[in-house]
Amino acid sequence: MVERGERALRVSAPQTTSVGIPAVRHAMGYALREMGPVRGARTLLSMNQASGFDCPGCAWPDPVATERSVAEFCENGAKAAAWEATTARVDRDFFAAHSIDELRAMDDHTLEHFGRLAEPVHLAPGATHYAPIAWDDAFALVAERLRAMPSPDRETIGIGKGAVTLEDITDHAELIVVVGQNPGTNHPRMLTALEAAKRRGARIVAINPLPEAGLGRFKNPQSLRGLVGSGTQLTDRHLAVRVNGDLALFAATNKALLEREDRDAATLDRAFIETHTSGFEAAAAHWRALEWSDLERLSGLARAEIEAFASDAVAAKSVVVTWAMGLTQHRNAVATIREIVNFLLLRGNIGRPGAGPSPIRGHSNVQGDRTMGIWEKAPDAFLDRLRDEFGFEPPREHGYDTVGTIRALRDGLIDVFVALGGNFVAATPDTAVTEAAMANTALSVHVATKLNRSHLTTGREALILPCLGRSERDRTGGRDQVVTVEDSMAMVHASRGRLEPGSPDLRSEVDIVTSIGAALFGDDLGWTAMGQDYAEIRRHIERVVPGFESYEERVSEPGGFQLPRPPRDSRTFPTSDGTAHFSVNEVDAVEVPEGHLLLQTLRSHDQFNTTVYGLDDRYRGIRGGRRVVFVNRADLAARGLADGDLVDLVSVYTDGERRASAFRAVAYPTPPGCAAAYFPEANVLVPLESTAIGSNTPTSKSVVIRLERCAVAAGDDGRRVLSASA
Ligand SMILES: Nc1nc2c(c(=O)[nH]1)N[C@H]1C(S)=C(S)[C@@H](COP(=O)(O)OP(=O)(O)OC[C@H]3O[C@@H](n4cnc5c(=O)[nH]c(N)nc54)[C@H](O)[C@@H]3O)O[C@H]1N2
Ligand SMILES: Nc1nc2c(c(=O)[nH]1)N[C@H]1C(S)=C(S)[C@@H](COP(=O)(O)OP(=O)(O)OC[C@H]3O[C@@H](n4cnc5c(=O)[nH]c(N)nc54)[C@H](O)[C@@H]3O)O[C@H]1N2
Ligand SMILES: [Mo]
Repeated sequence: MVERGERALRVSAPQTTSVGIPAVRHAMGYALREMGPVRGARTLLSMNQASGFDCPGCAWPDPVATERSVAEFCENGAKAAAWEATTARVDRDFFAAHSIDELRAMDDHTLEHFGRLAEPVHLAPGATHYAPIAWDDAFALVAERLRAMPSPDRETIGIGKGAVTLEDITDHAELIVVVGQNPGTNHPRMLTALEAAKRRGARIVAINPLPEAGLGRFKNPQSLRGLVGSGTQLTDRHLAVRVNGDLALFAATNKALLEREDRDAATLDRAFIETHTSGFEAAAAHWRALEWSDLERLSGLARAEIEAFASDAVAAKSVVVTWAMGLTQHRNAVATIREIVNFLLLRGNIGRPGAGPSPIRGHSNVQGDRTMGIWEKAPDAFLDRLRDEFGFEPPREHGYDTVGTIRALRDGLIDVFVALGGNFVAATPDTAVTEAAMANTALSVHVATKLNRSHLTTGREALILPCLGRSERDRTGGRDQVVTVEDSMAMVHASRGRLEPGSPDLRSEVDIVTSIGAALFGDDLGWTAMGQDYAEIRRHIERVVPGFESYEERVSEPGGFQLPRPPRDSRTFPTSDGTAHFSVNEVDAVEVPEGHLLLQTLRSHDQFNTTVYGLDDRYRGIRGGRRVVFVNRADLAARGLADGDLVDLVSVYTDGERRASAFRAVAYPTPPGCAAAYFPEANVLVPLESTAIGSNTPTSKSVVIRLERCAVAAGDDGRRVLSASA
């Protein structure tokens, strides 16, 4: 794979300040290059406004309409919008000029840079090039292949909800704990909320193996203070936890709280525990039995640091804990999150203002999925209502999650693979296994905006169906259509694109899905009417999904409406007995054999998931390249390696070894025994079989690796080896 545009890689010290003037300049420069001045300005100014479209980037909630700034977007949201609004096009001439093999040799950065997919194309069995196909022929082809399947159950992917509102963070919480999350890069608008919290005196604790710049000093680009001043120091305490050490850390904190209760009976919220919870005694016995020395070893933190954090918790009347992928992509992720819930329950930090758990889910596209029953394990009550509304019996068998899909592809159990966006083969673990598995399917279909690797790693036959992006005006059925989105805090609101579509031949995702439905089943269920007027779909939703009564009226309110969330609003819990349950979680962490490291894979500042905008990671001091591995200086020295040496990353798992070659070692402040590299480059190292217990999420943040001095001479395997300069 040729890494085009990979200039000599340069490394400098990581930054401690985020989002000042340079960030705004970066965003504007980027938008101008991709879109030109008029399209650029129009795009950025309608983003996240009540009358505009929702940012295609992260799902951070919008402030109430009256408190939005003229430019309610972050540097990275601007990049995401510009990436969609680019003026470059991928059309029939492009595909005639480039074979699949030729395109596959290019990296993802180059592929997406070719521009917007402009018309539907088809890869016939045995063909070397994609060729144009009419929309109706494409729908007919998908319907025919789906109909030919031996059982309708051969298919699909799925991904729960926070109990916190934006005001809980900005106005109420006295302590905000940010765990396993890098908001400076991935949720930049969260920094504004953290700054507001800080200015009224809240404390912020960051739990992260890396000292992320976004959690240091924040210069709000939209305030005078931020423009001319030295910014606001956000984090009061940074706990440099060992990768995968969070379960041990929270268990230790709970133990510390319990020990303080023995000395001072006002430490825990006994009234709350008695009235609203069950299982306290068993959990308390478990914490008492834990040994401090084990907890220190597993968390990588000294008892004094953990006690200091416990003091922060005791000093605060209300605590919010937010987390993202740094917690979920581990084998013991479910246990870790339960232990955080225990931590909140001990002091009654659930079900009142300024308190609660706040999982920050990523993609702006995934929030509403579960609400709408898009889940591989859709509950029976939901399926019953669907049956009553539409008059058909929905399949009750569970579908596949991501990892299950790859295994089924590998085993030849999937005939038709349909992806509504995304870059499946690049985003998923075990790249080599996944790519090979894809060839086992008869037809792969991608509904997408830009060309990516998954479109070139096809089934025996393939379709690319190009769709409108969220920034674009949707005139399906001859009227202005509105879609709705749900953010990380369960607010539902309307989103309207404003830009002229990238090509006249694009269709909306709703149109594409309903057209396939009509081609497959005929029009009994009213597919066509739903496709031509999205309000029709919302009328069905009013009757099927609880919480969506009067959907159409409420969503037209500026700012939208809040879905009901039982624990926050009433302190009744959606469990069998209505109480919140303490849980007992065996404390463990991934065992790393002697000489090995625990690798986490993460995002740079210049990417959105598999979309690589550029090769810099400014905040971490990386420029011009992505094949870097961050390692503690002492770990490098122990291996006879120097900062800047080229190394191979070799992952070791029960089923064998996997290798990613030619990474530049960067000495970095991460705890001993830990390492970090960028996804998707590091995905070849993540074993398909290694997933979280209870959620089956790939363990992309705990990969056991060793470092080997790189044996590849410059230019081998086509990759230009990076040269180091300080
Ligand atoms: N610009 C931009 N914005 C995005 C995205 C993007 O790619 N680019 N992606 C979107 C999506 S889909 C998502 S899911 C989110 C992802 O948002 P994040 O979860 O913030 O993304 P990651 O880069 O994976 O960062 C994980 C963070 O967890 C830390 N971490 C890793 N392992 C551990 C651990 O064991 N314990 C603890 N305590 N911390 C750990 C890492 O050091 C890092 O700071 O961002 C969304 N927003
Ligand atoms: N090692 C490792 N692996 C990871 C992660 C990690 O932290 N480490 N993170 C995981 C996470 S949290 C996530 S969310 C996944 C992300 O995985 P994916 O969602 O599969 O990847 P994306 O890069 O977001 O998908 C980009 C593609 O979506 C298409 N697209 C963009 N906009 C639209 C649109 O409006 N409509 C349609 N139909 N298509 C569109 C474009 O064609 C673009 O090429 O990766 C996961 N994989
Ligand atoms: Mo995500």
